[in-house]
Amino acid sequence: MQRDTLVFDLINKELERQRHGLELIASENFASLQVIQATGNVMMNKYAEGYPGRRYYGGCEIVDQTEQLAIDRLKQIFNCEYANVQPHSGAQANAAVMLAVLQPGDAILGLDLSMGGHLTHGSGVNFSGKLYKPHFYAVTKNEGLVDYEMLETKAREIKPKMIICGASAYSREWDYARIRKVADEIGAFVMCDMAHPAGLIAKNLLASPFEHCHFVTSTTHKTLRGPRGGVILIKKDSENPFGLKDVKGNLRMMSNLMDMAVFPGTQGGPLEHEIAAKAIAFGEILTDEFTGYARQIIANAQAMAKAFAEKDYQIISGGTDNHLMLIDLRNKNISGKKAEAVLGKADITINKNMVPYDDKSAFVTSGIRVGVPAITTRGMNEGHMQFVVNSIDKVLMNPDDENVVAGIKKEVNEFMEQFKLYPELG
Ligand code: DSN
Repeated sequence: MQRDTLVFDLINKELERQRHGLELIASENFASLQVIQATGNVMMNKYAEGYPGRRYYGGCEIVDQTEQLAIDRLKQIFNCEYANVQPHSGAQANAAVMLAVLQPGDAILGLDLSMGGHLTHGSGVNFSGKLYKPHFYAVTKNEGLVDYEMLETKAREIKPKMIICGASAYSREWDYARIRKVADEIGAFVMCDMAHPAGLIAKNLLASPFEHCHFVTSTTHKTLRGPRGGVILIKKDSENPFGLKDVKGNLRMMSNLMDMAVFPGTQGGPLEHEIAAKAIAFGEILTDEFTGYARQIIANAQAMAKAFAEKDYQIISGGTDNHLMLIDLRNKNISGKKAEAVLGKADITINKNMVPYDDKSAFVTSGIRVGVPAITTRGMNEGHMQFVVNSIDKVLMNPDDENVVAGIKKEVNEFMEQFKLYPELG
């Protein structure tokens, strides 16, 4: 077969883009070369519907071992009794949890998308808002912190079957115990989607959701720095507080219900090559090196937030406890959309983001979301954050001056030279 140079040239261009740019999208990261290499391996050819030791296909002896390794390592990282490593994404993981324990039409309560929540937490354009009856809590207008009183009031009024915590654009700690307390009062499950801060939770740098949430889901490619994918975790497998049964009416352990909800409930054959890459990434997370990485993420985010604040940027909630921050640009007279576009011209990648109580649409937005996991992987420390913030500031203060923007692009490209990315790839 002739090599498809058209596609491989594009892959190489993407490598160069990643090398030369400042990657500040909070949900992105640079997986290690061994993780990337494992995503393109011959296990991709294998069908393995089912789970290790109980498959619907022959020839699964080897993929059983990589999948079991991924499960065991993930359980070790988070000290959990149950892990499912098959979800193809975080959205698939959330879909499986909901399928496992909800009935169509059941009420759910999550953080509003426009307040930092996620599509799969009940948005009307997503399965979660179409199959279930979504209700939302917000963040407070003044502080930008989760409004737990609103959450509790709505929970008592609506009596949802599930309360969802976790977010895509929220920079502060969660009070999982408080959410569980009201959930117990009304007989609801609690699901935490820890996709964003999972790598920090893995190293005990943020509060753990596991004691208080019946289910915890995550992606594997954000702060966990693995391949693209999802996972589901349960701290105590025996916990089946509402006597849930399977389709045949048998009382089931939560792990059984969850396994069935992933396959055959929402997915077919697992992506065993991705699962092999997950196993490698989980092995990396178990090292002391990753502990240092996670600590550096928090140090960098705090240094960055301080540098932004010194330039009078309005950070929602006034700062960050994790790897990201949400910035309201209204006092800078530039929309999130324009900021994203003009920063892109300077090879600085961020995403426009609605801020709480935004007066602009999701396509325009008043804010941007900025995160440090990827630049921390590149090797940056607190001392480098001033350059990053200065570069962003110069662009946003001169968005229509092509010379300024081009000058910053040149500076960014030169700056990034010192942080080698995949040098083995030539
Ligand atoms: N799209 C992801 C993010 O950027 O946060 C969430 O799934």
